Amino acid sequence: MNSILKTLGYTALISIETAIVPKINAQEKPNILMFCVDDMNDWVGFLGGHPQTITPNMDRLASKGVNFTNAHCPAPGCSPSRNSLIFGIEPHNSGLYPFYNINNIEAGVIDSYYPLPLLFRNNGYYTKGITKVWHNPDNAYLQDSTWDEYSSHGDSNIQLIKEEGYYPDPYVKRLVACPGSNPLEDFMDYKNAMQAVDFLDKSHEDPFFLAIGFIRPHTPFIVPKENYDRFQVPIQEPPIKADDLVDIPIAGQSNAQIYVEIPMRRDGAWEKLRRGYLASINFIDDNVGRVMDALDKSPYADNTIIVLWSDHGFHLGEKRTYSKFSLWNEATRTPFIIYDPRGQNGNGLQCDESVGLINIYRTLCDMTGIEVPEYVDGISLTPWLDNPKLEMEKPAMTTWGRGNYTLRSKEWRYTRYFDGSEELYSETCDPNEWVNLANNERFDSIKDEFSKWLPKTEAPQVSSGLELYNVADADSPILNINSFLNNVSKYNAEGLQPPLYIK
Ligand SMILES: [Ca+2]
Ligand SMILES: [Ca+2]
Repeated sequence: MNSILKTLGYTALISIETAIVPKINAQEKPNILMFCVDDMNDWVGFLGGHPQTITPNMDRLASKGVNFTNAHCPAPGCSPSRNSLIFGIEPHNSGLYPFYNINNIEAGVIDSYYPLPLLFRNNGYYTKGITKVWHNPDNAYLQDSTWDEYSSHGDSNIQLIKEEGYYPDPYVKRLVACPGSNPLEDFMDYKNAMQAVDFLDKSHEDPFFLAIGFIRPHTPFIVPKENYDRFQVPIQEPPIKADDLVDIPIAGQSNAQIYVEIPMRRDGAWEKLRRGYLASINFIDDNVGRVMDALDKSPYADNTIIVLWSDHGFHLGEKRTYSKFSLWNEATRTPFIIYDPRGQNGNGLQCDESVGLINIYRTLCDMTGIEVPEYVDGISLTPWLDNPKLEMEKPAMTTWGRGNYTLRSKEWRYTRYFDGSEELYSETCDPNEWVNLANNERFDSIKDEFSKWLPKTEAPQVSSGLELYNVADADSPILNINSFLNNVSKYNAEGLQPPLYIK
């Protein structure tokens, strides 16, 4: 009898507790801490993209949360990727395909969209933005209404130790990879991290949405000396096939940004640039660690959802390119972690299904009970936070210019360019995407399957506010291809071997 009473009493106690606990939780919405990293590919420990990478802090975050190992950006360029992510709309639905100065877009064109942090602010969140959340950091679009606090930080007079790194002559900013002798306090990403640390040290009554944009590993690779010194030559070269471009249609080849390669090939500087890239990622990892340590010590640790993403990846010589702006794995695949300390069954596991970063908008709304504006694309990933093995039916899509789309499933990549030309790769047999199977009729049924996921309609390109425009697409089919062919000629003039191409 006693044991029955105990059981009954215990059950009663539990039911009272469970009745109370959710109410308290409902009042305390979880905070959001979002790390927005610039140009970081899979050269991080938790994705295994380079054997020499050193990222203990991000690895720790990945091991606590759900590590999405097959995540892909909406577009392989800062501006279109971030516009898509922050507004929650695919480029083919917004018309924001290339780069924009968003301040100069005509009134009315994008006003119906709801920037994610603004939506949170209007739902009772205190919002703090740091540096490059949008493209660019100095972007003033809706800044006052989006952020309760916003600050942007740059480097302070960094003294480069040129002899230890690479400093091309003539000067090309994108090719600089040098340690700086300044104290940490002078480096912008340290400043970005410390802004977040200060924020987390303060007392906040309302739930907060804290977004930190780190600029490295975007070029130039200028980092504190201590980070540079952690990497010693030789730096392992990534797998590169010399004539990789030969089976790729010209629209795709022209995405290989070979013009930047010339000075570094002449100088044999690939290793120094790869070292600079690894050191830049390592510096960001230190800064992620600084913020996570501050969060762990704060009262918010148990109620703050952490999201980490990069706007796209980066090529370090693969497919003959040193840039992003392509529809291959190096550019489309990014680190992506969601950690919910309130407990998700998927915490500590990895999700290998192909997912798009476009889904961040709906996922964060779903996790916080915020109603999603009707126009928003994507799906909520909360089922995958619960069960990362759940099959994902829809492939992740990356858009680069109107008419150019690539679809990634777990096993395949299918790409269709504006002129109808195609690429198809078996990711299981050919993870480096070296052998284009698109012209092999054995795989026609695979292509047909993927074709049904291509956009049925395309918004016209937004014409005001255009900035950088460096893609061959339905709106500018020739310019970038001609520029690619000109650069092939420049290779010949320099006595360097040009990438092969099909006329
Ligand atoms: Ca970027
Ligand atoms: Ca190839």
